[in-house]
Amino acid sequence: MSASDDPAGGLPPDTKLTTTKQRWAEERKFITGRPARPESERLPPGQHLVRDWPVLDLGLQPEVPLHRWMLDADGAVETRGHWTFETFKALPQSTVVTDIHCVTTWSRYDNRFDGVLTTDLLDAVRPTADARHVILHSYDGYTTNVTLKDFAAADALLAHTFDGKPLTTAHGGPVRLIIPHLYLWKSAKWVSRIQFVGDDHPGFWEVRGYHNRGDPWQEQRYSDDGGDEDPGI
Ligand SMILES: Nc1nc2c(c(=O)[nH]1)N[C@H]1C(S)=C(S)[C@@H](COP(=O)(O)O)O[C@H]1N2
Ligand SMILES: [Mo]
Repeated sequence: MSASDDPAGGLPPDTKLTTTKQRWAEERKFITGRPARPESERLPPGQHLVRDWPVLDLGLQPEVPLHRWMLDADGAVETRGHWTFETFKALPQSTVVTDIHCVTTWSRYDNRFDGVLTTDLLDAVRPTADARHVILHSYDGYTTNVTLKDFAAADALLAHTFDGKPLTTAHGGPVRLIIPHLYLWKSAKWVSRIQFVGDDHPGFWEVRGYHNRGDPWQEQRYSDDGGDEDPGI
């Protein structure tokens, strides 16, 4: 399978938010140019704290009933993964409490997610030596790319529960990715397929002016923000 024949199908049409965010990338809006603050500081440069949890998407929130939900993991792996919600819940389960940072400048502290750690999923599929990048595909047609190293972060998980309750559709339920150390656009909502590849394939926002890696501490908002692009690879 290629990145293009995703079972989720095509993308929804552009919304005002999608167009605005594309323009922000062109204008380099929100860039402070400030160096990352000391380790002791919790809020990355240019971010502000919110208490509610904003919803950002492409203007379409796919309703995937639990009995029809499926997740695939394929590509450069020893064993392909295919899970129903029931078999996914039979994988090892973990809880992560973490801060999240959106490139539109809001951050939210102490979010509690339950789900499957990406390291436990990796144990199940065992990426081959060729696997360098991971492409996330979603039920709304969204894609995003991360390095295998970023995907495999110790606190990254495929979450089905937030604050003790099933993750809502608006926030990506039944299951979304959470990669706490990268801007939240890397955390695919409504994830349908996890594809392991050798060569990188920039996703929806990455081809629309957003940084390929998206480290909030290096303020990697837009394509040309530099910093450490591909750590450890
Ligand atoms: N499938 C999918 N995942 C997605 C998106 C999307 O449009 N579709 N938007 C991304 C962006 S830009 C952000 S900021 C976060 C928002 O997550 P939230 O709505 O739960 O805050 O989801 C990310 N994951
Ligand atoms: Mo975003």
